[in-house]
Amino acid sequence: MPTVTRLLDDIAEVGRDPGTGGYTRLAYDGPELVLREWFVGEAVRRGLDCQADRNGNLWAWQGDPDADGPGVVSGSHLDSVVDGGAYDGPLGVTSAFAALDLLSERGVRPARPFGIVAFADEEGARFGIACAGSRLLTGVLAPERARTLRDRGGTSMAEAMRAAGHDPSGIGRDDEALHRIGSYVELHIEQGRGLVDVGAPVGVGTAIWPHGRWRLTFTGAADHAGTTRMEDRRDPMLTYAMTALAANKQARLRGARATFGRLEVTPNGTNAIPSQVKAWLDARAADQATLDALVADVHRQAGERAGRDGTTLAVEAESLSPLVELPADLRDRIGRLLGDAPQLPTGAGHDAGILATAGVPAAMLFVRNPTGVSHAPAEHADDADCIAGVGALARVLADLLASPAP
Ligand code: HGY
Ligand code: MN
Ligand code: MN
Repeated sequence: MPTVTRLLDDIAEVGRDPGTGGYTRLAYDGPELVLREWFVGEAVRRGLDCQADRNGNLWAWQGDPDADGPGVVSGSHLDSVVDGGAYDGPLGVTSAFAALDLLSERGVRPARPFGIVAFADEEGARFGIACAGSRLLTGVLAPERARTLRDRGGTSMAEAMRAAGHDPSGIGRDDEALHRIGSYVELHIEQGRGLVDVGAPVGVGTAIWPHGRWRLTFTGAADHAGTTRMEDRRDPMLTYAMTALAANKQARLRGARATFGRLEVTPNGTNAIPSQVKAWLDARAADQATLDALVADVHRQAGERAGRDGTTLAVEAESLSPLVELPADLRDRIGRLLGDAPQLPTGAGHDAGILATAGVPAAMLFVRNPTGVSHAPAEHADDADCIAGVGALARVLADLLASPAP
Protein backbone atom coordinates (compact mmCIF):
# COMPACT_ATOMS: atom_id res chain seq x y z
CA MET A 1 0.00 0.00 0.00
CA PRO A 2 1.45 3.44 -0.91
CA THR A 3 2.71 5.39 2.07
CA VAL A 4 0.22 8.25 1.88
CA THR A 5 -2.70 5.83 1.69
CA ARG A 6 -1.34 3.80 4.59
CA LEU A 7 -0.79 6.89 6.73
CA LEU A 8 -4.32 8.12 6.07
CA ASP A 9 -5.59 4.65 6.90
CA ASP A 10 -3.61 4.69 10.16
CA ILE A 11 -5.62 7.68 11.41
CA ALA A 12 -8.91 6.92 9.64
CA GLU A 13 -10.78 6.03 12.83
CA VAL A 14 -9.50 8.96 14.95
CA GLY A 15 -12.40 11.30 15.69
CA ARG A 16 -14.66 9.61 13.16
CA ASP A 17 -18.44 9.55 13.74
CA PRO A 18 -19.66 6.06 12.73
CA GLY A 19 -23.08 7.52 12.05
CA THR A 20 -22.11 10.25 9.59
CA GLY A 21 -18.60 9.10 8.61
CA GLY A 22 -17.45 12.63 9.37
CA TYR A 23 -14.51 13.73 11.51
CA THR A 24 -14.51 16.00 14.54
CA ARG A 25 -10.93 16.73 15.62
CA LEU A 26 -11.07 20.08 17.42
CA ALA A 27 -7.91 21.82 18.58
CA TYR A 28 -6.49 20.36 21.82
CA ASP A 29 -9.48 18.01 22.13
CA GLY A 30 -9.27 14.24 22.46
CA PRO A 31 -9.05 13.06 18.83
CA GLU A 32 -6.71 15.88 17.84
CA LEU A 33 -4.40 15.03 20.72
CA VAL A 34 -4.31 11.44 19.41
CA LEU A 35 -3.28 12.81 16.02
CA ARG A 36 -0.55 14.86 17.68
CA GLU A 37 0.84 11.68 19.21
CA TRP A 38 0.59 10.01 15.79
CA PHE A 39 2.57 12.90 14.27
CA VAL A 40 5.32 12.53 16.89
CA GLY A 41 5.42 8.78 16.28
CA GLU A 42 5.84 9.21 12.53
CA ALA A 43 8.53 11.81 13.08
CA VAL A 44 10.49 9.70 15.56
CA ARG A 45 10.17 6.68 13.24
CA ARG A 46 12.01 8.74 10.61
CA GLY A 47 14.65 10.02 13.02
CA LEU A 48 13.31 13.58 12.88
CA ASP A 49 13.74 16.06 15.72
CA CYS A 50 10.16 16.64 16.81
CA GLN A 51 8.86 19.37 19.08
CA ALA A 52 6.01 21.79 19.57
CA ASP A 53 6.68 25.51 19.40
CA ARG A 54 5.32 27.98 21.95
CA ASN A 55 2.07 28.27 19.96
CA GLY A 56 1.29 24.56 19.86
CA ASN A 57 2.42 24.05 16.25
CA LEU A 58 4.20 20.70 15.80
CA TRP A 59 7.54 20.62 13.91
CA ALA A 60 9.60 17.62 12.81
CA TRP A 61 13.06 18.52 11.45
CA GLN A 62 15.62 16.61 9.41
CA GLY A 63 18.78 18.64 9.91
CA ASP A 64 19.20 21.70 12.13
CA PRO A 65 17.78 24.97 10.74
CA ASP A 66 19.33 26.90 13.63
CA ALA A 67 22.81 25.69 12.72
CA ASP A 68 22.46 25.11 8.97
CA GLY A 69 20.18 28.00 8.00
CA PRO A 70 16.50 28.23 7.11
CA GLY A 71 15.02 25.01 5.77
CA VAL A 72 12.27 23.91 3.42
CA VAL A 73 9.02 23.12 5.21
CA SER A 74 5.94 21.18 4.12
CA GLY A 75 2.80 20.22 6.02
CA SER A 76 -0.68 21.47 6.86
CA HIS A 77 -2.99 20.89 9.87
CA LEU A 78 -4.53 17.95 11.76
CA ASP A 79 -7.57 19.65 13.26
CA SER A 80 -10.93 19.62 11.47
CA VAL A 81 -14.27 21.36 11.39
CA VAL A 82 -17.13 19.61 13.18
CA ASP A 83 -18.15 16.52 11.14
CA GLY A 84 -15.61 17.33 8.44
CA GLY A 85 -13.74 15.24 5.92
CA ALA A 86 -10.73 12.95 6.18
CA TYR A 87 -8.43 14.88 3.86
CA ASP A 88 -8.68 18.60 4.72
CA GLY A 89 -5.38 19.03 6.57
CA PRO A 90 -4.21 15.46 7.12
CA LEU A 91 -3.59 14.94 3.39
CA GLY A 92 -0.96 17.67 3.54
CA VAL A 93 0.72 16.25 6.64
CA THR A 94 0.71 12.61 5.45
CA SER A 95 1.91 13.71 2.00
CA ALA A 96 4.86 15.53 3.56
CA PHE A 97 5.91 12.37 5.41
CA ALA A 98 5.37 10.29 2.26
CA ALA A 99 7.38 12.74 0.14
CA LEU A 100 10.26 12.58 2.64
CA ASP A 101 10.18 8.77 2.40
CA LEU A 102 10.26 9.01 -1.39
CA LEU A 103 13.26 11.34 -1.34
CA SER A 104 15.06 9.04 1.11
CA GLU A 105 14.33 6.00 -1.09
CA ARG A 106 15.77 7.89 -4.06
CA GLY A 107 18.91 8.70 -2.10
CA VAL A 108 18.26 12.45 -2.30
CA ARG A 109 20.68 14.20 0.07
CA PRO A 110 19.14 17.57 0.96
CA ALA A 111 21.53 20.51 0.97
CA ARG A 112 19.45 22.17 3.67
CA PRO A 113 17.16 21.18 6.56
CA PHE A 114 13.69 19.83 5.83
CA GLY A 115 10.80 20.34 8.23
CA ILE A 116 7.32 18.86 8.45
CA VAL A 117 4.74 20.96 10.27
CA ALA A 118 1.24 20.48 11.66
CA PHE A 119 -0.14 23.93 12.43
CA ALA A 120 -2.40 24.23 15.46
CA ASP A 121 -6.10 25.07 15.19
CA GLU A 122 -6.22 25.91 11.48
CA GLU A 123 -10.00 25.58 11.25
CA GLY A 124 -10.81 27.73 14.26
CA ALA A 125 -13.74 25.35 14.76
CA ARG A 126 -13.37 25.35 18.54
CA PHE A 127 -12.25 28.89 19.38
CA GLY A 128 -13.49 30.81 16.34
CA ILE A 129 -10.27 32.19 14.82
CA ALA A 130 -9.07 30.52 11.61
CA CYS A 131 -5.37 29.60 11.40
CA ALA A 132 -4.86 30.44 15.08
CA GLY A 133 -1.52 28.60 15.33
CA SER A 134 0.07 30.30 12.33
CA ARG A 135 -1.49 33.66 13.22
CA LEU A 136 0.08 33.45 16.68
CA LEU A 137 3.40 32.34 15.16
CA THR A 138 3.45 35.36 12.81
CA GLY A 139 2.12 37.79 15.41
CA VAL A 140 -1.17 38.68 13.70
CA LEU A 141 -3.23 37.20 16.55
CA ALA A 142 -2.67 38.93 19.88
CA PRO A 143 -1.69 36.44 22.61
CA GLU A 144 -4.10 37.87 25.18
CA ARG A 145 -7.00 37.67 22.75
CA ALA A 146 -6.10 34.08 21.91
CA ARG A 147 -5.78 33.02 25.54
CA THR A 148 -9.27 34.29 26.34
CA LEU A 149 -11.08 32.80 23.33
CA ARG A 150 -13.65 30.33 24.63
CA ASP A 151 -15.30 27.28 23.10
CA ARG A 152 -19.03 26.60 23.34
CA GLY A 153 -18.55 24.87 26.67
CA GLY A 154 -16.77 27.92 28.08
CA THR A 155 -13.24 26.46 28.05
CA SER A 156 -10.63 29.05 27.09
CA MET A 157 -7.84 28.39 24.62
CA ALA A 158 -5.38 28.87 27.50
CA GLU A 159 -7.15 26.20 29.57
CA ALA A 160 -7.31 23.81 26.62
CA MET A 161 -3.62 24.31 25.78
CA ARG A 162 -2.61 23.82 29.43
CA ALA A 163 -4.70 20.64 29.71
CA ALA A 164 -2.91 19.38 26.58
CA GLY A 165 0.49 20.06 28.15
CA HIS A 166 1.25 23.34 26.39
CA ASP A 167 2.07 26.42 28.48
CA PRO A 168 -0.18 29.22 27.15
CA SER A 169 1.79 31.95 28.89
CA GLY A 170 4.41 31.99 26.14
CA ILE A 171 2.17 32.16 23.05
CA GLY A 172 2.85 34.92 20.54
CA ARG A 173 5.08 35.87 17.63
CA ASP A 174 8.00 33.44 17.37
CA ASP A 175 10.80 34.92 15.28
CA GLU A 176 13.10 31.96 15.88
CA ALA A 177 10.53 29.50 14.52
CA LEU A 178 9.73 31.84 11.63
CA HIS A 179 13.40 32.25 10.74
CA ARG A 180 13.72 28.46 10.37
CA ILE A 181 11.30 28.53 7.41
CA GLY A 182 13.14 29.32 4.20
CA SER A 183 10.14 28.29 2.12
CA TYR A 184 6.85 26.53 2.80
CA VAL A 185 4.92 24.23 0.46
CA GLU A 186 1.46 23.09 1.58
CA LEU A 187 -0.31 20.28 -0.23
CA HIS A 188 -4.08 20.31 0.28
CA ILE A 189 -7.11 18.57 -1.14
CA GLU A 190 -8.81 21.01 -3.46
CA GLN A 191 -12.00 22.36 -1.88
CA GLY A 192 -13.83 22.84 -5.12
CA ARG A 193 -14.03 21.36 -8.61
CA GLY A 194 -11.35 23.33 -10.46
CA LEU A 195 -9.11 20.33 -11.10
CA VAL A 196 -12.03 18.06 -11.92
CA ASP A 197 -13.23 20.49 -14.54
CA VAL A 198 -9.84 20.55 -16.28
CA GLY A 199 -9.11 16.85 -15.75
CA ALA A 200 -5.88 17.31 -13.79
CA PRO A 201 -4.81 15.38 -10.64
CA VAL A 202 -2.63 18.16 -9.22
CA GLY A 203 -2.72 21.96 -9.42
CA VAL A 204 -0.64 24.91 -8.18
CA GLY A 205 -2.18 27.61 -6.00
CA THR A 206 -2.12 31.20 -7.22
CA ALA A 207 -4.17 33.08 -4.63
CA ILE A 208 -6.38 32.75 -1.55
CA TRP A 209 -9.59 34.77 -1.64
CA PRO A 210 -10.11 37.43 1.00
CA HIS A 211 -12.58 36.14 3.56
CA GLY A 212 -13.81 36.67 7.08
CA ARG A 213 -16.17 35.72 9.89
CA TRP A 214 -18.61 38.21 11.43
CA ARG A 215 -20.80 37.64 14.48
CA LEU A 216 -24.26 39.26 14.10
CA THR A 217 -26.26 39.62 17.31
CA PHE A 218 -30.00 40.20 16.83
CA THR A 219 -31.85 41.22 20.01
CA GLY A 220 -35.63 41.44 20.44
CA ALA A 221 -38.26 40.69 23.05
CA ALA A 222 -38.87 37.22 24.43
CA ASP A 223 -42.55 36.37 24.57
CA HIS A 224 -45.15 33.61 24.32
CA ALA A 225 -45.39 31.85 20.94
CA GLY A 226 -49.13 31.36 21.27
CA THR A 227 -50.51 34.48 22.86
CA THR A 228 -48.37 37.20 21.21
CA ARG A 229 -49.99 38.63 18.07
CA MET A 230 -47.65 38.77 15.04
CA GLU A 231 -47.91 42.56 14.85
CA ASP A 232 -46.89 42.88 18.50
CA ARG A 233 -43.68 40.91 18.20
CA ARG A 234 -40.03 42.06 18.23
CA ASP A 235 -38.70 38.76 16.94
CA PRO A 236 -34.91 38.56 16.34
CA MET A 237 -35.33 35.29 14.45
CA LEU A 238 -37.33 37.14 11.81
CA THR A 239 -34.63 39.78 11.40
CA TYR A 240 -31.99 37.05 11.19
CA ALA A 241 -34.01 35.12 8.59
CA MET A 242 -34.42 38.19 6.37
CA THR A 243 -30.68 38.89 6.76
CA ALA A 244 -29.79 35.37 5.66
CA LEU A 245 -31.96 35.79 2.55
CA ALA A 246 -30.37 39.16 1.81
CA ALA A 247 -26.84 37.79 2.24
CA ASN A 248 -27.61 34.91 -0.12
CA LYS A 249 -28.97 37.27 -2.78
CA GLN A 250 -26.11 39.79 -2.50
CA ALA A 251 -23.49 37.02 -2.71
CA ARG A 252 -25.14 35.54 -5.80
CA LEU A 253 -25.28 38.96 -7.46
CA ARG A 254 -21.52 39.37 -6.88
CA GLY A 255 -20.32 35.84 -7.61
CA ALA A 256 -19.17 35.82 -3.98
CA ARG A 257 -19.91 33.50 -1.04
CA ALA A 258 -22.02 34.12 2.07
CA THR A 259 -22.83 31.44 4.59
CA PHE A 260 -24.66 31.35 7.90
CA GLY A 261 -23.70 27.92 9.25
CA ARG A 262 -23.87 28.57 12.96
CA LEU A 263 -26.65 29.99 15.17
CA GLU A 264 -27.09 30.45 18.90
CA VAL A 265 -30.72 31.09 19.85
CA THR A 266 -31.66 32.28 23.33
CA PRO A 267 -33.56 30.72 25.05
CA ASN A 268 -33.93 28.26 22.13
CA GLY A 269 -37.39 27.08 23.16
CA THR A 270 -40.07 25.69 20.87
CA ASN A 271 -42.93 27.77 22.29
CA ALA A 272 -41.10 31.01 23.03
CA ILE A 273 -40.19 33.93 20.81
CA PRO A 274 -36.40 34.26 21.21
CA SER A 275 -34.88 37.18 23.06
CA GLN A 276 -31.69 36.94 21.02
CA VAL A 277 -30.19 35.24 17.98
CA LYS A 278 -26.46 35.14 17.36
CA ALA A 279 -25.53 34.27 13.78
CA TRP A 280 -22.06 33.84 12.27
CA LEU A 281 -21.57 35.09 8.70
CA ASP A 282 -18.72 33.55 6.70
CA ALA A 283 -18.24 35.79 3.65
CA ARG A 284 -15.69 35.50 0.85
CA ALA A 285 -15.03 37.00 -2.57
CA ALA A 286 -12.39 37.00 -5.28
CA ASP A 287 -11.24 40.51 -4.32
CA GLN A 288 -11.35 42.76 -1.28
CA ALA A 289 -13.58 45.44 -2.78
CA THR A 290 -16.28 42.89 -3.63
CA LEU A 291 -16.05 41.34 -0.17
CA ASP A 292 -16.22 44.74 1.53
CA ALA A 293 -19.25 45.74 -0.55
CA LEU A 294 -21.00 42.44 0.16
CA VAL A 295 -20.50 42.68 3.92
CA ALA A 296 -21.47 46.37 3.98
CA ASP A 297 -24.65 45.60 2.06
CA VAL A 298 -25.60 42.74 4.37
CA HIS A 299 -24.91 44.93 7.41
CA ARG A 300 -26.98 47.78 5.97
CA GLN A 301 -29.95 45.59 5.01
CA ALA A 302 -29.87 43.77 8.36
CA GLY A 303 -29.96 47.13 10.17
CA GLU A 304 -32.87 48.35 8.07
CA ARG A 305 -34.79 45.16 8.73
CA ALA A 306 -34.07 45.41 12.45
CA GLY A 307 -35.59 48.90 12.38
CA ARG A 308 -38.76 47.51 10.85
CA ASP A 309 -38.91 44.55 13.26
CA GLY A 310 -38.28 46.58 16.40
CA THR A 311 -35.11 44.55 17.05
CA THR A 312 -31.50 45.68 17.40
CA LEU A 313 -28.35 44.50 15.60
CA ALA A 314 -24.71 44.38 16.65
CA VAL A 315 -22.00 43.23 14.23
CA GLU A 316 -18.49 42.15 15.27
CA ALA A 317 -15.72 41.03 12.93
CA GLU A 318 -14.17 37.91 14.51
CA SER A 319 -11.59 36.74 11.97
CA LEU A 320 -10.44 38.58 8.83
CA SER A 321 -8.14 37.24 6.12
CA PRO A 322 -7.02 39.59 3.32
CA LEU A 323 -6.43 38.49 -0.27
CA VAL A 324 -3.21 36.50 -0.56
CA GLU A 325 -1.36 36.39 -3.88
CA LEU A 326 0.99 33.46 -3.37
CA PRO A 327 4.54 34.62 -4.25
CA ALA A 328 4.87 34.45 -8.06
CA ASP A 329 8.55 33.46 -8.14
CA LEU A 330 8.03 30.33 -6.04
CA ARG A 331 4.73 29.60 -7.77
CA ASP A 332 6.31 29.82 -11.23
CA ARG A 333 9.38 27.79 -10.16
CA ILE A 334 6.94 25.07 -9.08
CA GLY A 335 4.93 25.55 -12.27
CA ARG A 336 8.03 24.88 -14.36
CA LEU A 337 8.78 21.77 -12.32
CA LEU A 338 5.25 20.39 -12.66
CA GLY A 339 4.90 21.13 -16.36
CA ASP A 340 1.26 21.30 -17.32
CA ALA A 341 -0.21 21.41 -13.80
CA PRO A 342 -2.99 24.03 -13.88
CA GLN A 343 -2.70 27.09 -11.68
CA LEU A 344 -5.79 28.13 -9.72
CA PRO A 345 -6.98 30.26 -6.79
CA THR A 346 -8.94 29.01 -3.83
CA GLY A 347 -11.78 30.36 -1.72
CA ALA A 348 -10.50 28.38 1.27
CA GLY A 349 -8.13 29.83 3.84
CA HIS A 350 -4.84 28.12 4.64
CA ASP A 351 -1.80 28.52 6.87
CA ALA A 352 0.20 29.05 3.68
CA GLY A 353 -1.73 32.29 3.28
CA ILE A 354 -0.85 33.46 6.79
CA LEU A 355 2.83 32.69 6.21
CA ALA A 356 2.84 34.38 2.79
CA THR A 357 1.29 37.48 4.36
CA ALA A 358 4.12 37.43 6.91
CA GLY A 359 6.67 37.43 4.07
CA VAL A 360 7.51 33.72 4.04
CA PRO A 361 7.90 32.29 0.50
CA ALA A 362 4.85 30.00 0.56
CA ALA A 363 3.21 27.86 -2.10
CA MET A 364 0.26 25.49 -2.37
CA LEU A 365 -0.33 22.30 -4.30
CA PHE A 366 -3.90 21.06 -4.72
CA VAL A 367 -4.99 17.46 -5.21
CA ARG A 368 -8.12 16.74 -7.22
CA ASN A 369 -11.35 16.31 -5.29
CA PRO A 370 -13.81 14.40 -7.54
CA THR A 371 -16.92 16.00 -6.04
CA GLY A 372 -15.37 19.24 -4.80
CA VAL A 373 -17.14 18.66 -1.48
CA SER A 374 -15.23 19.65 1.67
CA HIS A 375 -15.98 20.43 5.32
CA ALA A 376 -18.36 17.46 5.13
CA PRO A 377 -18.11 13.66 5.47
CA ALA A 378 -18.33 13.19 1.69
CA GLU A 379 -14.94 14.88 1.15
CA HIS A 380 -12.76 12.48 -0.84
CA ALA A 381 -9.64 12.20 -2.99
CA ASP A 382 -8.85 9.12 -5.08
CA ASP A 383 -5.75 7.16 -4.05
CA ALA A 384 -4.22 7.64 -7.49
CA ASP A 385 -4.53 11.42 -7.14
CA CYS A 386 -3.10 11.37 -3.62
CA ILE A 387 -0.12 9.41 -4.95
CA ALA A 388 0.24 11.89 -7.81
CA GLY A 389 0.20 14.66 -5.22
CA VAL A 390 3.02 13.06 -3.26
CA GLY A 391 5.03 12.64 -6.46
CA ALA A 392 4.56 16.30 -7.32
CA LEU A 393 5.40 17.41 -3.79
CA ALA A 394 8.54 15.25 -3.77
CA ARG A 395 9.65 16.79 -7.06
CA VAL A 396 9.17 20.29 -5.70
CA LEU A 397 10.87 19.55 -2.39
CA ALA A 398 13.84 17.87 -4.10
CA ASP A 399 14.35 21.02 -6.17
CA LEU A 400 14.04 23.38 -3.19
CA LEU A 401 16.25 21.20 -0.99
CA ALA A 402 19.00 20.97 -3.61
CA SER A 403 20.22 24.54 -3.10
CA PRO A 404 21.83 25.42 0.23
CA ALA A 405 20.12 27.95 2.46
CA PRO A 406 20.64 31.49 1.19
O1 HGY B 1 -12.46 27.89 6.27
C1 HGY B 1 -11.51 27.73 5.51
O2 HGY B 1 -11.44 28.35 4.49
C2 HGY B 1 -10.43 26.74 5.84
O3 HGY B 1 -10.90 25.46 5.58
N1 HGY B 1 -9.98 26.88 7.18
MN1 MN C 1 -10.83 23.45 6.21
MN1 MN D 1 -7.46 22.94 5.49
